[in-house]
Amino acid sequence: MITHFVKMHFILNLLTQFRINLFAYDWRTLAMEPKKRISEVVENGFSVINSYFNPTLIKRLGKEFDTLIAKHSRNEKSSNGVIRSVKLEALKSDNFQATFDVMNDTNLISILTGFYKRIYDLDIDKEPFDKVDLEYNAVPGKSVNSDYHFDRIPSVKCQIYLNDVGQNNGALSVIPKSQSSSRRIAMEMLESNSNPLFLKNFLKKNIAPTQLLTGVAGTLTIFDTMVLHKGGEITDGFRKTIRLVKWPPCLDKKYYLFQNTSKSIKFYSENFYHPKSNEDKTRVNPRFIYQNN
Ligand SMILES: O=C(O)CCC(=O)C(=O)O
Ligand SMILES: [Fe+2]
Repeated sequence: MITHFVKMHFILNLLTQFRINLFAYDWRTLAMEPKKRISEVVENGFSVINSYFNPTLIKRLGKEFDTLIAKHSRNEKSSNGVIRSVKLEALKSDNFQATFDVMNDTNLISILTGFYKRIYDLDIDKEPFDKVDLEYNAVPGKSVNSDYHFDRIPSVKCQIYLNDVGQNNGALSVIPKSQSSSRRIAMEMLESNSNPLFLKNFLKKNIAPTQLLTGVAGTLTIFDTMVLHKGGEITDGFRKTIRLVKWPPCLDKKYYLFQNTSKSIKFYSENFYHPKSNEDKTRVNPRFIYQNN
């Protein structure tokens, strides 16, 4: 007993002497291993962090998610569920604190800045995410995303499952390391039409290997949207997903430059993720304009 006490005393003394405060240490950052995550996103196109968000936060996020979806489900219903995009200011003014906090998560933001720096030598501001997409999928027999594709407007997305998601309720799948081929091919297409909204971005014939990203509630997937990806089919149950989006500050040719590309991959075009495409296909948000330089 006495020896235990002496040992404890000795350790506490050491900690005070060297000013090591265990409570002040950011254990979440340690568990996140930002450098490793950046390397995974650069090399594989994605990184999965199981249970990054704790159950208490997921519960709060779930409540806000339900409110936001219910509030807007009437006008934004699509055949496979409900998608709602929300900007940061709206979350703040309406007091959606948990969703707001997640958009300001400093670990995630430092991974994004690290990614843009490492891959494009771009210094992006340490700002919160540009927007959050909330997606509720609950229609059996419907795919949450029909085929493998890259996004026409490239970004890095941080996707959080709010419920346990497996093969039967729409888990995301990816084709690891496909991001360099997609970039090369997109770059070639942009030579003939520089408007990214006309890119053929859906894969005609599936290529292997694919990887299914199942996960329990709170699991985070960070992905470069130039990696080929798709949501799965809902055969049973539902899926609640939050996707935080960070666009590159400016879209230029540099964004598509990559080595080691197979030219045999063919793409087709489909109307997914075109901002404003329903109103006017030729209209592009100036933020996304591809610069021909
Ligand atoms: O629904 C999914 O899991 C995929 C969504 C998607 O393609 C995207 O967010 O870019
Ligand atoms: Fe996508």
